[in-house]
Amino acid sequence: METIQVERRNRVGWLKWNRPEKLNALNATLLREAAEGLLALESDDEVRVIVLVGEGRAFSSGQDLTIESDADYGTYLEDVYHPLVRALEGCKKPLIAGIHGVVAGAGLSLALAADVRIVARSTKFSSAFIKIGLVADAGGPYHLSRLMRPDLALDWMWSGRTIDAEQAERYGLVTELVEDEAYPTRLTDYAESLAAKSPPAVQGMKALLRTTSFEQSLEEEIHWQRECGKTEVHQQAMQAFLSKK
Ligand code: LHQ
Repeated sequence: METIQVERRNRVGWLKWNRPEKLNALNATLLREAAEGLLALESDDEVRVIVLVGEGRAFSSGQDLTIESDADYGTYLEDVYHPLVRALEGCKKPLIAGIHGVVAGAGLSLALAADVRIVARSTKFSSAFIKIGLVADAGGPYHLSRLMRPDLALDWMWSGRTIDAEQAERYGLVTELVEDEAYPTRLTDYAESLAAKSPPAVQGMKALLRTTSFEQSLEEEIHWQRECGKTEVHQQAMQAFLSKK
């Protein structure tokens, strides 16, 4: 692939935007290749956790602004962004965004689609859209309204402010803030230690936290706990506990 790198290491799949010279600005090729790469990692039984990262000095600067300004953006969103955004939202495996440098516009939207965000301290978060007269898109508003207080989300989106990682943390957008020097190692450790845990327990937690009603949650926990109860890791943990008595 031209604009995406896909790597597999220690049961972790890495999906890396790879246009560092443009700060990983998102063009149609990249967005299509990303959807393809994500689906390949999701269907690979050897991969338990997927990490989204950017090559070079940024996560992503958002939509590539060399797009023709007379393009129909509605059609562009439907054809190019939404397949990726749906694949991210539908992903059953844990999705981690590793964020450093700059995260702007639609790049921010993609990062917000992840389950957790590990963020290097010097990262700048740019809402950007309003500065060029656009609404936030690529699923960003949906995720923002769930992660942030709606009045603060609107205030930020209306202002177009760039905020630092500490402010993003206060807004609820950061799962773990890490010093820059420690960030690459911490990101890898986070992903690999999650990948070492029981897959049905990890995936089940994700599924359960996404249920939309109490009854659905009870239904689903029956399924997941039944599966988890049969796993070797659970059986061994029970035996270890009982053997200490
Ligand atoms: C870029 C970009 C970029 C192309 C840096 N595009 N080349 C919009 C439209 C249509 C439909 C779908 O949805 C959307 C939603 C959106 O995403 S709107 C928001 C789009 N993003 C932005 O407005 C951010 C634009 N970029 C910037 O403001 C700056 O580049 C930031 C603040 C991110 C970084 O600034 P610097 O660290 O000073 O880097 P730089 O500006 O020198 O950028 C490095 C290179 O990357 C440079 O290219 P060059 O050939 O001159 O070295 C930039 O032109 C290129 N680049 N962002 N979005």
